[in-house]
Amino acid sequence: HPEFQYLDLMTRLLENGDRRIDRTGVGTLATFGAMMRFDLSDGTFPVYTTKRVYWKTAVKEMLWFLTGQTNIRSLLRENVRIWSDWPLARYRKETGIEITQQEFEAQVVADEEFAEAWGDLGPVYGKQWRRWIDQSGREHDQIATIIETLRNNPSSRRMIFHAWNVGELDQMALHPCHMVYQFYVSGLDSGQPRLSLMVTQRSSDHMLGNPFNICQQAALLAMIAQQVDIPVGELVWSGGDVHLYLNHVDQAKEQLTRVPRPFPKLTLARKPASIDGYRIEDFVVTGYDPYPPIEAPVAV
Ligand code: UFP
Repeated sequence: HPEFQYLDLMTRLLENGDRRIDRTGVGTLATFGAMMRFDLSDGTFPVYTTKRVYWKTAVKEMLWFLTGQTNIRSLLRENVRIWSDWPLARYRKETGIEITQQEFEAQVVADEEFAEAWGDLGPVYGKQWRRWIDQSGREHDQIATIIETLRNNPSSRRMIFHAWNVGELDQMALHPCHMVYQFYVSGLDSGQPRLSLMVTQRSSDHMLGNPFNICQQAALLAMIAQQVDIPVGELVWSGGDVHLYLNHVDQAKEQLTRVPRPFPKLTLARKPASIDGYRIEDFVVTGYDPYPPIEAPVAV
């Protein structure tokens, strides 16, 4: 079962992880350099089954990246709260005001000016993907370029989009983790093309981040494949600093007692006119039968 790639990596972290203090102060067990491959050609949607993964939230985040937006307001309107910690921490630090996460989020949703002042994450993923600004001030829509190249020159070795915009890193709430997306079309010669995606992720929280990242990256691959009329091939995931936070060790051990069940299948309910037309309702996932959720705290 392909989920063992994830679980075996978790075992590797528990047994041989390099123990270190990280930016958040929580501490991790880390390893450097890991690869996982998921064959998605039969419609498999790689949502791990050994705990419930909230794949809709992950896909909603991917749709939000694609809109090019960087404010948590539009995420909160979709009831996605995964990015609130960072603006909230900044708000508390800069104003000294005691506010709960719920109160902060409610104010971002209710008050546009407040959202503009405190809800923006800086030029994170969406900005770089859709509106990377070069030295001359020109905007680059990297997603549009990929789609155009897949249609016109699918054997290109340059089908990449990148979020690591060096000159803007210091303005981002969090540096990009899933950094490089590279596309590849196999089988052009035989007339049976398949579209694959490799994601290079410099930093991966194995308990909380990775389950999310894998299924949202598979969702992106499905959308782009549909847009360019090439069936899906493989998702290849390549991790740099792969780590387990020390306060996730018990949860990891619990998860490792569970035996994976079959992955669900994904179909797209319709074909929107462009990559900008997808909605969460378009993602139809069948056969997801996970073990119960495992709660774990996020390191901010
Ligand atoms: N992280 C992920 N996946 C993501 C994301 C963040 O695993 O999509 F946005 C984790 C990795 C790391 C932390 O634990 O967030 C980022 O911290 P740093 O920038 O110090 O690597």
